[in-house]
Amino acid sequence: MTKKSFSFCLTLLLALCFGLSELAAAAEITIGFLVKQPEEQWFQLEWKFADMAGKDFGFDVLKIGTPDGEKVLSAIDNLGANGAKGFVICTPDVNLGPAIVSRAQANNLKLLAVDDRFTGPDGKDIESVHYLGISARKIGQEVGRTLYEQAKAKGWDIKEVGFCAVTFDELPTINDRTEGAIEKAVELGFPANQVYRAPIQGRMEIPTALDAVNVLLTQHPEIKYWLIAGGNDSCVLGGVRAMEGRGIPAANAVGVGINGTDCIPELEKSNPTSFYGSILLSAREHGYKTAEMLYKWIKDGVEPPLDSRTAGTLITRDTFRKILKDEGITD
Ligand code: FCA
Repeated sequence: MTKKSFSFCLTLLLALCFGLSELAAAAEITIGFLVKQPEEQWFQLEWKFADMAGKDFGFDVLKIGTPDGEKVLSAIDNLGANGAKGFVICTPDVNLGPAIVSRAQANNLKLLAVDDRFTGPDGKDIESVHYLGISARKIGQEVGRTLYEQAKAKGWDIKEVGFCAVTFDELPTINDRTEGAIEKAVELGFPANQVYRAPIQGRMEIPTALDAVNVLLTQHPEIKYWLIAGGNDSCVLGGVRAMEGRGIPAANAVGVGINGTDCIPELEKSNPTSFYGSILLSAREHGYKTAEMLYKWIKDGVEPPLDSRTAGTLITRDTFRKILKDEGITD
């Protein structure tokens, strides 16, 4: 063997060994992905995309549904005990933030908050915790604009229209969305004194939203047409169902959701309901990107940005099939 080919073989051997050990090390990393409402399609999709990142980069993702504080804290301890190196979390309650931070530290786990940002004891965002969420106010404004434009397009007399905002103020990202929707509709000319808030009691789900809107409809039987905004698809779907229950014709109401992932069966219905469309958020960014950022932080020490925000796109009955397919949400 010549000197040249010997050194080539040596380089090849080293590269192989290095490559293999890299792979072995990668497979050893496990992260957790904790979500507050695993039954929601949005969170199922975050998990799906986090798994995809795991496959692409070679790490494991433990997917854990954590609907309350107790489950969150025990999941963190379990992750620590099982050798995980970090976790992504959408907390069931933003006020658990400080407890989650200290439990993560005790278990030596890196932490990234997704969707719902932690709130500190002073009621302010905990800005030291890395976070990826949506541009909530801007996305809410898109809802407000779409609703107002729909009322105009339908030729409704604005005096006869009520704006129903299904609210959930304990969660800042949701409050920003509904207030953004109201703000934009009013800015475009919708009368502020025809805006009505229907606060949800309990968790944000279709039945709780339905109850909240039922209360509002009892108080305002005089209103002929309705615009419906809410923090996510479930909130708006609850409003749509409440209106139907009262015998309000589908043509007399317009609802626009947020997420775009929890309204697919609604948009697929052959008879259009008053659910007009939704602002589709990027479940891929929220699932894949967060998992990837956490992994690179653990493996290479690349710290993620403290605050990343994602945008949204309007989907309607006419456009949702293609857009959801392009986004990898549906096949
Ligand atoms: C919150 C909502 C979810 C989704 C997410 C981006 O967590 O509860 O439905 O909208 O923000």
